Amino acid sequence: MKTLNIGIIGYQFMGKAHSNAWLQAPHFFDLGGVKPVLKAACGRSEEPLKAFADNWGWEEIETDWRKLIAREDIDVVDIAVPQHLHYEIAVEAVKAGKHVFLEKPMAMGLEQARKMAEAANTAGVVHYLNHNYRRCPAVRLAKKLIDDGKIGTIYHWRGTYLQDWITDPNFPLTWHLQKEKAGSGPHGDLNSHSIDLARYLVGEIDKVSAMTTRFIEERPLPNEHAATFKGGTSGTGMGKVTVEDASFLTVMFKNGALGSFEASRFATGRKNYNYFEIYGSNGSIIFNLERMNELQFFSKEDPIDSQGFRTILATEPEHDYIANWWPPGHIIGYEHEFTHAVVDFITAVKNGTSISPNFEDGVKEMEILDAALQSAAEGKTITLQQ
Ligand code: SOE
Repeated sequence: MKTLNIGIIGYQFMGKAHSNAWLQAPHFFDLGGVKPVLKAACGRSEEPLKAFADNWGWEEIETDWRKLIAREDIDVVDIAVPQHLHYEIAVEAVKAGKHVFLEKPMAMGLEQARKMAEAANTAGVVHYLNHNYRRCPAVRLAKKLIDDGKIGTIYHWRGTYLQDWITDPNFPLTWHLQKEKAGSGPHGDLNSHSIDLARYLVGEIDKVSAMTTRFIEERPLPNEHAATFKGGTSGTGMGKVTVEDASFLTVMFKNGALGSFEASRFATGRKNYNYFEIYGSNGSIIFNLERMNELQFFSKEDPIDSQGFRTILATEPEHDYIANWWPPGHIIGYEHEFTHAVVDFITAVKNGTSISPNFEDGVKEMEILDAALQSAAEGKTITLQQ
């Protein structure tokens, strides 16, 4: 049994989701003789970090990410911290010869992303950008239907990623709402997922036009417990919101399809509504993460008197990853996608192959995200260079 020692940096929401995935993977999937070891967890505050490490079984803790990366006994660096820290940590990690499992969005902008990809390719390590939704079985079914020509030529992509966790003006000014920490608001946080799915399912994007807006200009300063989806004010005053609250894009794909993307944290009633529609010459597909085991499929190959959007429950052993979990209909959840990502990452490390999406995908994604913000600022359509 070959061990793969993991060092994780970050112990909040994504640290939890990733820890669970590293633990579950060997229980449910054959990893070809490789065993991931939760070697060390890294974070700034020792007390909550120690509690996190004890809860999830991380063997040791580090409070300096540079020390973690310098350790000879760490093979993989799992980066689960906010995106303003991604560039420095990822470049140092790949330079130290570590494989990197990086949370989205990749970086604070295109220039950082390009340097990260160059450093990772030079180092010859496995580099993965965790857009977990690509590893949802129903999304993999969508990819199969498209690749098998079941919906024909694609005319439209319509993606919406809607949440509502900051509609309350009293939700505090967490890092997600500060440009210097987040880079952007739901645009980078949520459109990044939709753009990755659109690139995976439809193809590359050629032109982008965007508008953004902000609904609430100032918020109460946070206390130490405030986090993603989790409020908590310090009572020490107000701070300015410096990112957008909503972002709408229209894009022209290189293959001629026309697309739209909507990202907002003010869509009251939508909790994690990562939703897309794909319309083709021979059929259509609709996916909704809030019903993530299902895929809506319309086919013109069906007899005309029984054509209609049918709901496919993607929980058969023939659907990607499902055979390793439960019998048909015993559905899976959000966290299973992270386990699928860990399984495929470990396979890539074991076989010396690449995994998608990786840092190269991240560069393309950051170019689109940056071009959209440029379009919104300048009020014009931007043609992408790549
Ligand atoms: C918050 O918007 C968030 O946690 C995102 O950062 C994740 O990428 C998304 O999958 C769920 O919502």
